Order: sequence, then structure tokens, then C-alpha cells
Amino acid sequence: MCDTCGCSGDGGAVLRKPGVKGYHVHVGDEGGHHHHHEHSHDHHHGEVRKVQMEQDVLLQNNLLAERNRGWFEARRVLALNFLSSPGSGKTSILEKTIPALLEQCPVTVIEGDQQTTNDADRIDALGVPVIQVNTGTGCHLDAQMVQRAVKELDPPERSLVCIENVGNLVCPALFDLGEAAKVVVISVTEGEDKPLKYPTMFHEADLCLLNKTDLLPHVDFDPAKCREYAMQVNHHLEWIELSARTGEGFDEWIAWLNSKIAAL
Ligand SMILES: Nc1nc2c(ncn2[C@@H]2O[C@H](COP(=O)(O)OP(=O)(O)OP(=O)(O)O)[C@@H](O)[C@H]2O)c(=O)[nH]1
Ligand SMILES: [Mg+2]
Repeated sequence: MCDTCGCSGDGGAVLRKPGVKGYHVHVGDEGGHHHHHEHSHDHHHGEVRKVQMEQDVLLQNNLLAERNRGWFEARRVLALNFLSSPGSGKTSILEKTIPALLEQCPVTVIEGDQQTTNDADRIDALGVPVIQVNTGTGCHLDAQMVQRAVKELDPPERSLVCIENVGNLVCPALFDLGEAAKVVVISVTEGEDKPLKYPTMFHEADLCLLNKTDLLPHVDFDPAKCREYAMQVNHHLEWIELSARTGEGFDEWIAWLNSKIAAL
């Protein structure tokens, strides 16, 4: 977990529904936690206690994540956790993906952002059930937030639940949500060394979508090099290159999804 921001709490997370005025559910009973960066000198003391607390928070999260996983499996729901830096194109990919899937499989979406319902509004426009989780000061979704959101969404049997995590290539990698697979998105404007600089995310991911390939003529980015770096971190990582703008590569991505849906 993140040592410096103290991202262990839920940050006072709330659930929101597009178009439902006043719908506002707090996640958890413990209320928000606050960042006090002026007290960061505390981080130099009590290292053992800090490590212990981090283990407890992650253990607690893992227990809840396993309950989510059991629930998803019992209902034959495919839950995917989408992760990336801010702006890599997670929502744009969902906007293009969901209409292509709806004939075969119902889709519901959980959107994670610190603030706004912007992404939930974009998904709502597709006519698909969606819940926005606003994490407040929190920089990742955790299993409890997903549990609450899933309870509200009540996804049908044999369906797909897309969980778009908070844009952040670091902390969300550590929090199991009970998903069947983690899909990390990286775009060609971010630099091909990201898998080496942020290895935990690529180590934990099952599939990497390299997005914005339409911009390749305009940037110095070598997809083969990026893939090679990613494979150094995780040689099981699957890899698909696509563009949410042009639709290039979507056949392969939709086929990947359909193979998972067929196995439900
Ligand atoms: N050229 C190009 N632009 C893209 C592509 N995909 C997304 N974008 C643009 O990138 C910007 C960010 O896209 P989003 O889909 O909002 O990214 P995100 O990962 O959901 O962002 P956060 O939720 O804020 O982390 C928008 O301006 C998109 O139009 C793509 O394939 N090609
Ligand atoms: Mg988004």
C-alpha cells in the first residue's frame, strides 16, 4: 500500500447513481479519513507498527474480496477490474465495448473516481446500469466499496460487471476486489517504460490493453519495446493493441471477452 499518502482508509467513499437526485450512500461506518501530510514525520517512527497495520488492512480487504469472488462465481458473473493512469482511455474503451457485447450478455458497470459522476454519466448514456463510487480522498477502490456497489446494482446471472478503478497506476494494484481478471490499460502517450517503472500493476494484471494506437504516428513510442518490458515484469501477461477512437484492435479484444463470457 502507499506509504506516503496513507491510502488504507476508504476516504469517506460514497455511491451515486446518474439521474437519481439525492442518491448518496456512504460506504462503511468508520467515516472518512484525512490526509495530514504535515505529520509525515510520523512515518519515520513505528515502522513495525505501520507494516503490521498495512498487513491488517490488506488482509481485511482480501477476506472481503474472496466473499465478492464467491458471490460472482455463484451467479456466474464475470467481474473485470480496469486499471490505468488517469486518462489512458478506460471509459472510452468501455463506451465502445459495451454496445458490441450487449446482444450476447447483460453488462453493468461500477465507476471509481475521487469526485464527479462524469464517467457514470457516460456509461448511463449507453442505457446500462451503473453506479459511481466517489472515493473522496481515497486513491483506489477496495473490496468493501465493490461489495456495496454490487448490492445496489444486483447484476443478473451470466452477466459482465466492469469495474473501472480510480485512475492511478500504483495503489489500485494492491487491492483485490474479487474480480476474475485485472485489465491494465496503457496508452501510447505515456512512454514505453511504464511497465518497468510501475511493475506491481503489470505484475498483477492478466491482460494489458495498449490504447490510442491511432496516435502512434505522432509520438515516439515503440509498442514492441513496451510489450517486452511488460513481459519482463509478467511473462503471463496477455497483450492487445487497440484504439478506442478508430476501433482498430477491437475484434481481438471483443473475442477475448467473448471467450471469458462463454466459459461462465
Ligand atoms: N486519440 C485517442 N484518444 C483517446 C483514445 N481513447 C481515449 N482517448 C481520449 O483520452 C482522453 C481520456 O479518455 P478517458 O476514456 O476519459 O480515460 P480514462 O482512463 O477513463 O480516464 P480517468 O477515468 O479520468 O482515469 C479523452 O479525451 C479521450 O477522448 C484513443 O484510442 N485515441
Ligand atoms: Mg474514466
